[in-house]
Amino acid sequence: MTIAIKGLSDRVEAVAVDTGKGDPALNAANPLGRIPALILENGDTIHDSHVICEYLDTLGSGPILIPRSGPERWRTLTLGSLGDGLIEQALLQVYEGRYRPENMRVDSWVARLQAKIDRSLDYLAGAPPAWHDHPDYGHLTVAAALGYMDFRHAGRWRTGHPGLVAWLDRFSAAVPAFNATTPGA
Ligand SMILES: N[C@@H](CCC(=O)N[C@@H](CS)C(=O)NCC(=O)O)C(=O)O
Repeated sequence: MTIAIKGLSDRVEAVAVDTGKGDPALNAANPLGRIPALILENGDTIHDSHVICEYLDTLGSGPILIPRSGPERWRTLTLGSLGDGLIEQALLQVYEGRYRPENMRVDSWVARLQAKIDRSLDYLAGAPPAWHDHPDYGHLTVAAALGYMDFRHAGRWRTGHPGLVAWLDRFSAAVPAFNATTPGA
């Protein structure tokens, strides 16, 4: 979404990798073996979506996504942290099913992750984060988390959170790149 909003689509090449099997080129770029990783023309690599978004926000033509200073900067980054954390808990639940043999799974661990997800969803639903002229990095990250849970958790977050569903509809109308970057779109 950030690449599209900043008008950088023709300057970034997407490379498919399989993180499940492990990918030597990805591991060389990011020893954590995680996507996204952005390889620059000078060979430097930037990884973690937050860091990549900060970098891209210094380039291109679109609106500023991470305010450079002041209370708005910290509000944006903290909302982004909540979105990141939400994705992380949801991802750990997916990996519990994907990588841990069934007889070694621990229900209390999955429930602990779910409690964090539920608390975060209730918090966001209680005061869906508004934007002024355009959504910023914090809104993008929360939308990415909800989109991830549509993709990997069969959209279960939607039950009981109609205000957040409406918020995501408003977001996707304001940011066409949301639907354009939905997996399988
Ligand atoms: N906080 C990181 C999380 C990155 C992350 O967990 N990526 C997942 C895919 S969505 C991954 O590459 N997982 C592979 C693995 O952990 O082996 C970010 O936002 O960039």
